[in-house]
Amino acid sequence: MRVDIISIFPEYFAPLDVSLIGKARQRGLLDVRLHQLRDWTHDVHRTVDDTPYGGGPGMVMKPEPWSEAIDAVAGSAPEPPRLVVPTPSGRPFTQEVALAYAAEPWLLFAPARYEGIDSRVMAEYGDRLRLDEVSIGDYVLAGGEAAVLVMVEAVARLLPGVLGNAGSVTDDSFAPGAMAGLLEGPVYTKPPVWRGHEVPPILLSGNHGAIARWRRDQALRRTVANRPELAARLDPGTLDKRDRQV
Ligand code: 6GU
Repeated sequence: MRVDIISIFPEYFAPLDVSLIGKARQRGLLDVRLHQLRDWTHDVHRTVDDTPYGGGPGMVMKPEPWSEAIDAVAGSAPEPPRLVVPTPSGRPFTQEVALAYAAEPWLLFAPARYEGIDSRVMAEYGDRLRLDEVSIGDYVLAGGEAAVLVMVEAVARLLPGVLGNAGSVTDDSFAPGAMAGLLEGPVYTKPPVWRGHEVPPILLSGNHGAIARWRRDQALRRTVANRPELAARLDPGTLDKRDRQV
């Protein structure tokens, strides 16, 4: 997969050299290209922002550098990238969206600073580049860069060959499948007793049916405790009698 990121802080993306994503890049599974938005300005100050029409606080990112940058990066490619603009007013970025992005050959992220990008840029590219305005949660960041790091990591780990163990994707909280709609429960490793805390004995029993049942109970309890709104949305048809007792 190819990922282009246009930003006034390309250095913000240094973490993409590290760990899982760094390795995926070295192995050629992920091709990340960073671009400095100011390279598409033409004044000595390399200006990318201006005051908002209609007044109000803050600054708005000018349309011209963005359009020149997007045209230069997306070019006249026969299969253009999907354009992702992070904004707190976008639609929620969920695991479902991450899965959809992981199926794309090419993503172009356009993270903004200040109060956002002049809306005419989104009007210009909306249809041509399948624009998506997305938010990573109900809080406000100082800019879209951190949101891009979050999205690239969520997408990259879904690409074929990036994770060593394919099961770790299917067992995730929010993954479709047997545990769909449930948060992941607690996990344990050796030693069996640590500072007086025991690993739940059932996990040492070798009884795989009982372990699966216990894990599902734990997942249900955690979902009810931490995300009651998710628990309320569980399909009653998929709950068995023992689920209901939890
Ligand atoms: Cl995508 N951008 C910014 N600036 N703030 C956010 C966000 C995005 N998602 C949640 N808050």
